[in-house]
Amino acid sequence: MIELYTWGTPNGRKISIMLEECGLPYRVHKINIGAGEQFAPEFIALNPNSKIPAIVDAEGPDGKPITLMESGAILVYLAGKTGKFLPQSVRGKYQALEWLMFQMGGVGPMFGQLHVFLRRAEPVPYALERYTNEKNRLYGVLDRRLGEVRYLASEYSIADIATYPWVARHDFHKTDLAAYPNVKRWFDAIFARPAVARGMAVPA
Ligand SMILES: N[C@@H](CCC(=O)N[C@@H](CS)C(=O)NCC(=O)O)C(=O)O
Repeated sequence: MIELYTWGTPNGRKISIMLEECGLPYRVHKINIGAGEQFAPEFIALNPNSKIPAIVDAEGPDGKPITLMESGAILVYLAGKTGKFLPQSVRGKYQALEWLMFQMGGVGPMFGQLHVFLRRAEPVPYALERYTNEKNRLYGVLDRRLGEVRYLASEYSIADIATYPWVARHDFHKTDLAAYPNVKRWFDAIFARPAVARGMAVPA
């Protein structure tokens, strides 16, 4: 049984989608980040960075428990554990890792900052302009890539699983997917996966 510490945000949902896709049994522990539960000492013992998601796998490497933070590292771990959603070919594997890092270093942090500034009652025009431009630029990169390949690493992988929950917030960050037809085609294909629907509904 894997213990998943999460909340209803894109970084948390990457992991519930992956667990559902892999068919791994897991138990959900809600960490209410709005109420500051990520700063509780019991949670800091799991993630010294005070952010969701984190997991504890009682059956980790060598049959011993492992605790992990950082959604990208957790996805790589679960792919290694199950042999799923990380291409077997060397080229495919590095393409998946490349687009996973693009999500971790670009899409996640930039969309995340835009969400912060969109939520503010008092607008900060410079920040809104900066992160909107960066969000649009990143959508352009995704759209060009997905015009060449069906999924970010050619086959459905942890790179798509990491990116999907952020694109699923497209209404909130004021993006019409019709402007990015390749992203829209990719988004609709992933939306239709039953495991993705289940993972996006976590935590209940
Ligand atoms: N790089 C981290 C980012 C995690 C992250 O930013 N989590 C947010 C929710 S999506 C969080 O816990 N925020 C609480 C806080 O910043 O206090 C990851 O991918 O796991």
